[in-house]
Order: sequence, then C-alpha cells, then structure tokens
Amino acid sequence: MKVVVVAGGVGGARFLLGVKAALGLPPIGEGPTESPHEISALVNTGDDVWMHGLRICPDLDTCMYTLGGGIDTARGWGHEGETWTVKEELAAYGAEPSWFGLGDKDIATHLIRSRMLRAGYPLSAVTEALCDRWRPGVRLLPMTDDRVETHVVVDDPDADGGASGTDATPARKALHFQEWWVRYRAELPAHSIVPVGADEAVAGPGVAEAIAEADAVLFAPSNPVVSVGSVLAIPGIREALRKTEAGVVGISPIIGNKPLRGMADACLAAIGVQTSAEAVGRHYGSRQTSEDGLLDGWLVQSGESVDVPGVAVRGVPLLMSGVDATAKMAKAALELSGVDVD
Ligand code: FO1
Repeated sequence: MKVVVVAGGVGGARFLLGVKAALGLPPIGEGPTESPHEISALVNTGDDVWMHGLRICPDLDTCMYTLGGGIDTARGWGHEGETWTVKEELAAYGAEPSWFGLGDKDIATHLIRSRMLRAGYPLSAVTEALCDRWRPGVRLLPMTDDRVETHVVVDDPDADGGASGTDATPARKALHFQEWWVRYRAELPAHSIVPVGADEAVAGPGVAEAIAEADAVLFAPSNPVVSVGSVLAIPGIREALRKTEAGVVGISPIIGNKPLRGMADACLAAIGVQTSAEAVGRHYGSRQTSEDGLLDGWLVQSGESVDVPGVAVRGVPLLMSGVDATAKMAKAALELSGVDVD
C-alpha cells in the first residue's frame, strides 16, 4: 500500500510514527525492506532558515530525527543528549541571533546540508543523503527544492510608540517565521502569514507522482497554516490532491477549541479561521462538493460534534500519547480513506 502524509514538524513526525506502526513497520528506523507498504511524507520547508551561514530545515530534521530515533522527545526538535558549546561560543562573540538554539550535534546536520546545497545539490538530494544515515523508513520529500520561507507580518516590535495620541497605524514588519515563533513565541499578533516564494516554486521531485500513485493521502495533525498550508501553497500540489484516486483524510490538530501543541491558534487567527476542528475542516474544504476543497474525510476528537459539509467526519481519540494511540488514529484515518488495514 502507498500512503502519502502531508506533514509539518513535531505533530507530523509523531503522527508518522503511528502510520508506520499501523502498517506493521517498526516506528523507529527502516525496518524490513521487503515491507509491502511505502510511506511518503510531503514535508513543509517553509520554516527553513539560514542561520550563522547554515541552512536549517526544522520540519525535515524533526521528521528525520524522530523516525530515525535521534530526537529529543521533550523538546520535539533537535538531538537527544544535545550539548550547546557552539551556541555559547557564538553568544560570547555576540553573534546574533542568540535566540535560536543550535545544538552541537544538530550543527553537523546543517554543515553537511549547507555544504551540499552550496555544491549545487537540490534539497531533495540532500535530504536523501542525510536519511541514508538516519533511515527513517519513510520517504521524506521536501514540498519543493526551491526557496520558500514563511514570513509573518506584525506590528514592528522595535518601532517606538510615536507621539502619543497620533492615530497613525504602527509600522509593520515582516518577520521570518522562526523569529516570530522562537524569539517572540508567536505572541505578536500576526496580520498575515506569507509563504514567500511559493508562487514561483515547483513541487519537489516525486511529490506529484506520490500523490497520483497513492492508495491513501493523510493530512497529519500539523499546523494547518504554516505547515499543511505551506505545502498546499506550492503550485500543482492542491490540484494533484484534488485529482488523486486515493481517499484524502485529514486529522484535526485541534481538540476542544485549542491546539494540541504549538501555537496553531495564533496562526489560524491570522487567516481568520476559528480554532476548532469544525472550522479547520471547513477551511480544508470538501473535495466532492466544492471546487477547491481537499478532504473526503476528517478525523476529530471523539465526542465532539463537528459538521463539515461534503466531508465524512469521524470521532476517535486524537491524543498522540504514545505510538499505540497514534497507530489507532492512523488506522482509523486509513480506513476512513477507504483502504482496509488489517
Ligand atoms: N524551537 C524553539 O522554540 N527554540 C529554538 O531555539 C529552536 C531551535 C531549533 C533549531 C533547529 C531546529 O531544527 C528546530 C529548532 N526549533 C526551535 C524548533 C522550530 O522552530 C520549530 O520546530 C519549527 O520551525 C516549527 O515546526
């Protein structure tokens, strides 16, 4: 069976552990090569950033480390057993940004990726090379090999208040997503969130084929705006999803009107979507009954009454409290997509 999962970082990686388990693959590592199942993750690269001359790809690395067994599970990003010597030395030089934590082990990944990118290798080839070590057991496909970076438009945090009583609207500033997310903890209200470069980007190698050949397509419970939304912003991907013979099923990242983790609510507010499973389901839309919708099915927290016109809604426990719980979610999603997983 060929399963495609549209994924972001932490939530996407955790969900992929469950998809692997639901298909009888060991969650960590590559497992048996003769497995009849193939999982491809279409991973968001809009969070990617150049820092200290190194190219950081948070969502690809979180998926790679999580599925390869190297993630720090408490943080949800970066290596377990990490040390921060280089970060401390950078701070000693006053090298900005000091608010972004680069771990010593993590830096090795960024050094290899940056060297390969500078040598002309596309991100997809770099990812394949890095995965040769980590063997995630899932094909990690960057949504595009082109540069797409999510920026967030906020009121400029450095602008002075101006003469009191002036009614001039405060100056606005576009922050790279990482600065908004990490430095400001997404606490600066976002006027808009823009995947810069998406319009000119081309879907990554293997992306359109994976969608066309899939038996099931799942939207992981990732951030609907900056993760799933960024993938959908790449020209051709939305069309491929609308065309595929596979059932398309999303898993709600929202339980009881608040996001499971991360700050999806801050992102949803920026696009005027309520923080609820129903609002996000309607935001993705029905593939059958709308001209740009994507979903056939929508998995929500059991007990919640959610109505998404034109989409089959099913309630199951959505807390990814462990691989078994996540495997049950993944199984339910696969069944709702029309494939049967014994
Ligand atoms: N998140 C933080 O909250 N603080 C950090 O210092 C930080 C550093 C970092 C370094 C590499 C990496 O791959 C991820 C990192 N993240 C950090 C997480 C990252 O900002 C988010 O996981 C994604 O961008 C959102 O999914």
